[in-house]
Parts: sequence; C-alpha cells; structure tokens
Amino acid sequence: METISFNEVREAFAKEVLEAKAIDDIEKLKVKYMGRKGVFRRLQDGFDFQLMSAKEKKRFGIEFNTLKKHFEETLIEVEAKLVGDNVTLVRKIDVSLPGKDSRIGAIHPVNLVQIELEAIFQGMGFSAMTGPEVVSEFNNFDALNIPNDHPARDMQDTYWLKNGMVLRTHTSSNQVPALKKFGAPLRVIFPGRCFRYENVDASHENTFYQLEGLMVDRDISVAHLIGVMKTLLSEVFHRDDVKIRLRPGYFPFVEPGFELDIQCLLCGGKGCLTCRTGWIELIPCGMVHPMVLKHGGVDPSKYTGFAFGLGLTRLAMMKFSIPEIRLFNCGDIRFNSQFIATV
Ligand code: FA5
Repeated sequence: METISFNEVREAFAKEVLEAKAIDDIEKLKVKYMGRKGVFRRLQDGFDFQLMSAKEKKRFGIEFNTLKKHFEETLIEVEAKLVGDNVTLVRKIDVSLPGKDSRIGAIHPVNLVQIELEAIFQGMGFSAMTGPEVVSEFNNFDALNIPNDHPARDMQDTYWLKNGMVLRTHTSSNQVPALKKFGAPLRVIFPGRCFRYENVDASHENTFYQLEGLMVDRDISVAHLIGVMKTLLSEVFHRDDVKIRLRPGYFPFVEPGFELDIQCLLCGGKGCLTCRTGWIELIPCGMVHPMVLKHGGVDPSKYTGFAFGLGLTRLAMMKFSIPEIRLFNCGDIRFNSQFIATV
C-alpha cells in the first residue's frame, strides 16, 4: 500500500478545501479523509508502531490528533460559510438524546369559571369587558351613591393610593364608565380582580375576583334579574337543584337591593368552616338606582336596569369543592394543575 506523510496530507487537504464550493464537496472530503479506507487510515497504516519507541509513538499521536482536529475545524468553518451559521448549530445537536419532558400548564380555577360564565352570559346577549384595577374614588364610590361621609364606605375597607386613586373594592366601579361610554340599552359583564383591606379567613381574601353584570333597557324589572340569575346558576352548576334564597340587601347603588345566597355545596347546608351558616353569600344584586343612571348619562324616566356583583372566587370554591379561599393565591402549581381535566 502506498504510504503518505503528514506533510503530504496537510498540503493536499489545504488545496482541496480551497476548491470546495458546495456542501457536497465537504461531504466528499469527509469521506475521502475520514472514511474507513480514507487518508487518515492510510496515514496510520504507513507507520509500524511495533518498531517505534514510546517517544516516537507519542510524537506521532500528537501530530496525528492535531492534524485531524485542524481538518475537522476547517471543515466546520468552511461548511458554515457555505450554508450559513446554522450549519454549525445543526451539527452540534445530538438527535439521539431523549427529548426534554415538558410540563403542561393549567388554567387557574377562577379563570376556568370566568371563561365558563363569559360563555353563558354571551349566550344571553351580554358583552364581556375588562376595566381598570386602579380607579378614581368617584367611580368606586361617589358615582355609586356612596359619598365621602356615607356609612356604606365602611362596608368595603379600601386600599388608598397616595395620588387619591383606589384599588377597586368591587367591579361595580365599571358601572358608570360603561353607561357613559355605551349608553342604553346595554348588556355587559365585567369579570375582574378586587382588593379589600380585610382580615383573611377561609372565605375572605384581600385579593379576590368578582363578576359585575349590568343590564339596562326599557321596562327591565326584578323578574328579568331573577330569570338571568336562575339561568346562570343552573348552567354553571349543571344541575337544577342548587338551593337559592333571596334576602333584602342594602347597597346604595341599587333600589331595591338583594342578597342571593346559595346553599353551601360543601356541607349540603349543614354549616361548615367555610360557610358557617349553611349558606354562601354569592350574588348581591338589585335594580340600578336612578342616580347611578343619571351619573352615567342615561335617562331614568326612560330606562331601568339591574346590576349584580357575583363573587367569582367564591363561585369557584363551590364549583370545585375548594374549602379554603387562600389556596387560590398560594401560587402552588400542585393546586392549579388539579383542574386541568375540567378545561
Ligand atoms: C359588592 O361588592 C357590590 N358591588 C355587589 C353589587 C353589585 C351589589 C351590583 C348590587 C349590584 P359585596 O361587598 O357583598 O358587594 O361583594 C360581592 C361578592 O364578592 C360577595 O357576595 C362575595 O361573594 C364576594 N366577596 C366580597 N368580599 C370578599 C372577600 N374578601 N373575599 C372573597 N370574596 C369576597
């Protein structure tokens, strides 16, 4: 077999690599030099290792590896230039490695209920919108018949900001801006986060979700309000036997006002740590006060309407049998991921 020297290999390679104009040429060079019967093999075969001293073998090893490394690096460089930098990247990916295990995220249970409610209300002709979480004192209180000295302000302990704005204590802060913007007739819901400076317990959080509803049109009555609430509850719980009760309730922005409670689905009405009384206060509601319509630029002699402020977090507790409200904000992925199957 014809033997070759390091120098010959180096010179031949330098010449041939300069002539490479396409990826195919590179591939051919690889086979020619690195193949089973390639140049590097012949280079090795040209030396009789048994006759060489340890020092000579070491020198051969170093020279051989340096040349091979130079050969590989030059080919990668030339290849990258020919096809673009991606080639180097592609070469470094080991396609035989097992894939990475990716975890599927989950929709938060409050959002699951919110999505479901939006669909139910859209089915009844309501639009779903969002409003700001930082609102003016006027929109959160005054526009809703709750002036500065009104005792009803004490019902909602408020986070005040230095600039006089507030973190909305309820989604009712959307009522007057919506009336001003869209006028009557109007059917709209506003799901969103609310904030109250409260002592937290199993059913009270300082950050929780509500869903405001507002329907204004000619001749709207309490019968419409009850009809919409009944449709909502039977659709959201997928059952007709959820017991409800309507109590008189006081909110300065509705007249008359009601509290709609549902029998606790966690204890079946017996009374537990979550509900205490067997009932869960879920949907305060009522007929929109004429003053609120006026603030929104709607004529109360022509239009009437109803509004409600559903406790979205509490509804999620009932729907998924979650006994502790603080779990919703705990940020523990193990909690959220339990609700994947219900999407
Ligand atoms: C209000 O916030 C009124 N804006 C509701 C309303 C709207 C009445 C339109 C009339 C017309 P209330 O403070 O009761 O009302 O809160 C409404 C619901 O939010 C409650 O029934 C409850 O389900 C929920 N909620 C209130 N405070 C908390 C809290 N700290 N943690 C969790 N949920 C709460």
